[in-house]
Amino acid sequence: MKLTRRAALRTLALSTGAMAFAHAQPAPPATETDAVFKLPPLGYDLDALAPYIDAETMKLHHDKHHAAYVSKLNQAVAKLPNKAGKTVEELLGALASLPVELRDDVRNNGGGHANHSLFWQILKKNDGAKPGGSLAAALQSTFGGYDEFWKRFSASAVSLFGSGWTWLAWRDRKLVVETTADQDTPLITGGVPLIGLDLWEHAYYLGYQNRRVDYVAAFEKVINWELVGGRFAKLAS
Ligand code: MN3
Repeated sequence: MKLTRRAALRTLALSTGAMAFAHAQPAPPATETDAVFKLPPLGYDLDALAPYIDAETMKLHHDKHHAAYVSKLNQAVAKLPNKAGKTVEELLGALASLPVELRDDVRNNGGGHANHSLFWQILKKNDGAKPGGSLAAALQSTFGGYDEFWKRFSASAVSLFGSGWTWLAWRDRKLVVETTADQDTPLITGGVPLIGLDLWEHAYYLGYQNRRVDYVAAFEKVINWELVGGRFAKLAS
């Protein structure tokens, strides 16, 4: 019997007591040897964003919701005829090239994976810090300043009907505020998301119930502008 390297490593991990950490891993997809996408770690404690986003919301959101997108994306990608080496961003940027019967699965679950991976990265309590450097200058020239940008961003987020995301994105070498439905992302249409706010109820209902406006206000306190500004500087250079 041929044992794959992955299966061998997994057997080794299980036999050496690594199971204690199994709760942090996504459920194994149906076709494990084709599992090319992995649930990224949060990179900080579940309560790191409290009181703005509570630990229970973070745990469910990351360990259950995001993990499910990863698992379903792996199931879809396993059926692609030519799946080697594509990043999720590349898949989302070329949906029209995929077999039509797999397109929605990759769009929804690939979008879910890409969107949440970005979301975890841009979250950090910021103590009221605002963008600096070239991002501050671009917000000034595009929107008339940070406050005007934030008014537009939060109004878009509050008024989005149903489930989706509001974005600050880089498109055609301009900053834009956009919203998308479901798990769609600016990547699908050639934009690059800089910040994204998850407006599905699973992102805020435990902490804020129906008060989306309060959740949007809380999000402003947990945007890691240092990280976002660094990414912007590279994109815009
Ligand atoms: Mn979500």
